[in-house]
Amino acid sequence: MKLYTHQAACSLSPHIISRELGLDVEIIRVDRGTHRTSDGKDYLAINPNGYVPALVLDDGEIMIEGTAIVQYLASLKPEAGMMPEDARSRRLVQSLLNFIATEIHKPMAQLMMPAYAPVKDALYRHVASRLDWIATRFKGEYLTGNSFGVADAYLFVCLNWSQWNGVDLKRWPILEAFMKRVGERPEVAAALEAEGLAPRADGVFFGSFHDAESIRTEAILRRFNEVFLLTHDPAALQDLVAEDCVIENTQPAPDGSRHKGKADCIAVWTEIATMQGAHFEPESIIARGDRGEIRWRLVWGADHASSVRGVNLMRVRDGRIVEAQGYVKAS
Ligand SMILES: N[C@@H](CCC(=O)N[C@@H](CS)C(=O)NCC(=O)O)C(=O)O
Repeated sequence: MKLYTHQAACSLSPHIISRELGLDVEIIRVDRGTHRTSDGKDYLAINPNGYVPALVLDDGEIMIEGTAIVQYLASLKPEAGMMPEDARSRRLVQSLLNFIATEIHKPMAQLMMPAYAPVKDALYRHVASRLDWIATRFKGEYLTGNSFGVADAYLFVCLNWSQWNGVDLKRWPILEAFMKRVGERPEVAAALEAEGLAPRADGVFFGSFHDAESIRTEAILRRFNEVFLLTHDPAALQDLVAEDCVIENTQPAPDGSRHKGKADCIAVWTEIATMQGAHFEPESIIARGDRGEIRWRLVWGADHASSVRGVNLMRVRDGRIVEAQGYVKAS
């Protein structure tokens, strides 16, 4: 069988299921722009709708629609329990699959599409209410108990888009814990790796950019972040900050203060790393090429209002930080 996929798209769900089941499924990449496939075909001849996933069976039959594909895959090895066998539990999983497809997958994807920008707020509210509901559905480690199944794989894939569409998964600790748990499953990790996706620093999300420069940049940013999150020891900054580093701080408005040169930058960061009565919580680190972003929350009290989210946009050269621009959510 051949499964047609895009990196990190909903096709990752049948990809995960085929690995969990140990099925002989060849993963074929589809170029989003040209619709050419990595086995040299015109994907529109396979699925004229243009979207993934499509599963081509050994006899040439073409299946589309992710929720149908995962149920078919699970039926090939019922003993693996990816789809429960008793009728009541099957109905529950079918209902969950449809819920994820229509109530989570679609609006989560629309949040990433410029065409939906004018209705973004309404989409956020919609997604949040659906995540509120799904967060109450866990019957153990997974949606239907303590065994991983097709609905879990699909939910995992859709929630992974939160890192790109601005949905703050921190609002649902149960969903974050679920992401980590699923991402640690060996076959899920293998599917992610096969799609070029690696765990982010938080272990909750999985992203691309596996090229050597991005990995190097991410490593520098992680070390930098540890100074603020864990060690609070500014000595580590000596190795991480370039002589010509420039900070553009989060405040004052409109542009933030500018600090030039290694000594000044380290002085600013030392003050932040060693401040009393407040601490940083990590959100994510994403690096691409020589640039990266560090998302964080600064917390100074017990209630949610005593915190603010922010992001640092960073640039790295020769293993050292040369640029840092801070932005925060402000009233
Ligand atoms: N109804 C389809 C929708 C699949 C879908 O939305 N696929 C997205 C990726 S998650 C896609 O390929 N989008 C590209 C396109 O529509 O051209 C299903 O549930 O399988």
